[in-house]
Parts: sequence; C-alpha cells; structure tokens
Amino acid sequence: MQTVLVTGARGQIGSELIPALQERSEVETVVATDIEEPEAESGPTEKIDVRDKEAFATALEEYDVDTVFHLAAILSAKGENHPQLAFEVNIEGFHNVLEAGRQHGLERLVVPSSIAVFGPETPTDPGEMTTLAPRTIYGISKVFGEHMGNYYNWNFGLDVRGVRLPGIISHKTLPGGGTTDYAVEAFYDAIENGEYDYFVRDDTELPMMYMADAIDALIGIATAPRDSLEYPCSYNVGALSFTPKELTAAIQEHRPDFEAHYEPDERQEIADSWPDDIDDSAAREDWGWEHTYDLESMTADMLEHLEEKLG
Ligand code: NAD
Ligand code: AKB
Repeated sequence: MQTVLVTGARGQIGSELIPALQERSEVETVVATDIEEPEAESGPTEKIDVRDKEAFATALEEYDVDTVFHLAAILSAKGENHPQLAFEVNIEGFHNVLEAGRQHGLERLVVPSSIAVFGPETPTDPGEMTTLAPRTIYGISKVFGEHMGNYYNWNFGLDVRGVRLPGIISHKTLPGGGTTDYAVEAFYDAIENGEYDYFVRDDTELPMMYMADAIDALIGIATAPRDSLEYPCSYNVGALSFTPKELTAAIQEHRPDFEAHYEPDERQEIADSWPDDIDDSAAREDWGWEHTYDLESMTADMLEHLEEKLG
C-alpha cells in the first residue's frame, strides 16, 4: 500500500479515509478521485467518473497505483429514486474498476459492501453465508460486488477485499442519500433546530457504526494477511444497533430540550428489509476486528464536534 487511489473521495467515508491513509507510514501517495473535483488537503486529485473506464485506467497507469479503495457509489435511497444511475455507477462502474485493475496488475482492491445485501428473508442475526435477497438496486449491486470480487480473485488473482458496513455516523461530511442518514441528520438538527423529524418509525432498529471504527474496519481488512480471510469480500463488521427512540434519548442526555417527531416515508420499507443486528464473530476471529465506540461515547463525540462546527 504505497500508492493508493480512492474513488468517491468527496463522500462521507472518502473525506475521512484519505487523511487516515495519508498518516500511514507505508503510504507515499494518495490520489483522490471523484466525479466532482476532489478537495484533498494534500496529494494529487483527479476528476474521474468511474463509468469512464479509460479515464480510470489512465490514472492507474499515470500514478502507478498499487491499491484502490473504491468508494464511488449511489446509496440505497438515492438508488431507488434513480435505479438506472445506480446500475451504471455501482455495477458497470465497479466492473470498469475490476477490469482496469486486472489489466494494470493492481495489487489490492478494497470495496465496501453493506448491510444492504440482506433482505426480509435473511434470518435474524445473520453471518456471512446466509440468504442474500436484497429488495433495492443498491443491495443487488453490493451482492454483485461481493461475488465479482471473489470471481476476479479466483480467476485473475486480483486481491479484492471488503466488509459489509452498517450505517455510518460522522460529523465531517454529510451522508449522500442512504436509508440510515437519519442517524446523522438527527445530530445536526438537534444543534441547529432543537428538533428532528425522523423518516422512520421510532422502533426501527438498525446496525450502525461511528466513522472512526469504519475507517479502522476498512484499513483492517486492507492490511490483513490474505490467507487469514475466509470471506475476503463479505465480512460483517458490527459495532452498535439502536432505534431512533434510543438515539433521541442519548442526545437528550446532552440536550434535554431536543424533540423528536416521526414521519415514516418510503425509506421505512428499505429499513424494514435490513436486519436489526449482524453476527460479526468471523471478522473478530479471522483478522482481529474490534470496534471502540458505543452509543454514549459516539453521541458525546458527535455533539462536541458538531457544536464546534455549527456554532
Ligand atoms: P457518499 O454518497 O457519501 O459518497 C459517494 C461519492 O461517490 C460522492 O462523493 C460522489 O460524488 C461519488 N460518485 C458518485 N458517482 C460517481 C461516479 N460515477 N464516478 C465517481 N464518483 C462518483 O458514499 P459513502 O457513504 O462515502 O460510501 C462509500 C462506500 O461505502 C460506498 O460503496 C457505500 O456503498 C459504502 N457504504 C457506506 C455506508 C454509509 O453509511 N456511509 C454504509 C455501508 C456501505
Ligand atoms: C444506506 O443507508 O444506503 C447506507 C448503507 C447502510 O449502505 N448507509
């Protein structure tokens, strides 16, 4: 991991993964790329649409990239509003990344999967090898990504890896159109307006994770010894699960006047199709995954940073 290229650099995760990669001693260069001009504080930037295979392949050659973190995607809620776009970016775009990576002789390709691979038929507390029957184009694209990652490894020796991330909560960059966005928006609205209208019911429990843990998970899977990985593209990584009612109570510990309202919309159906919790024991045993933040410590850290940011 000397020369790393990140797609989707401007997004919620990319904007925090890039500085974390730049701090690592083995990393010399991080090339930040996105469909919009990236704003990397240091290091090269390129405006690249992953649907343009030639442009992506040229960047791999130009910088002699050895590792790609492929983060460019259309998330679940936006994907249901724009299914053709989600197909082009998440499925065709990822195929471009795989093919260009294979032709370039890329050493490693890290691509996050998601709890969106699960569906209503998935058993409770699922492990890695379970029923994957997603109802969203986003979830379907993530199942495709996991299988294609394994296929490129078996057939072409490309080292593809990934973890199934839950909903990510962070204070630097707003999320980009997912179903779990309410768990970030509630913090912003608690500070800016003193109230928040959740777009899901108060008892909707979903797996979630604080950004610092998500960065650890992505770097953890990227640097794990390959022969320790039984499910290279599909590891569940859990941290916490909570309902909007529990999140509201956690915020009220710091801001007692915070009020929550519940107006479920079409995203409720997506949330209901995902499990409340996941079994991540394989990641903990195989490559030492562990999380740091629980609901209380995450809430305190989020509010502290957002109070500073929003005034
Ligand atoms: P995001 O929506 O915040 O960012 C995605 C980025 O991709 C944006 O900067 C966007 O401009 C860029 N992009 C969109 N179309 C593009 C294209 N055609 N070419 C190049 N760039 C394009 O997403 P994120 O939350 O940072 O997610 C990163 C990855 O992590 C995705 O694969 C996502 O599925 C996965 N993931 C995220 C979460 C989460 O809660 N954030 C949870 C599970 C998995
Ligand atoms: C979304 O809600 O789409 C994402 C995810 C869980 O993949 N946050």
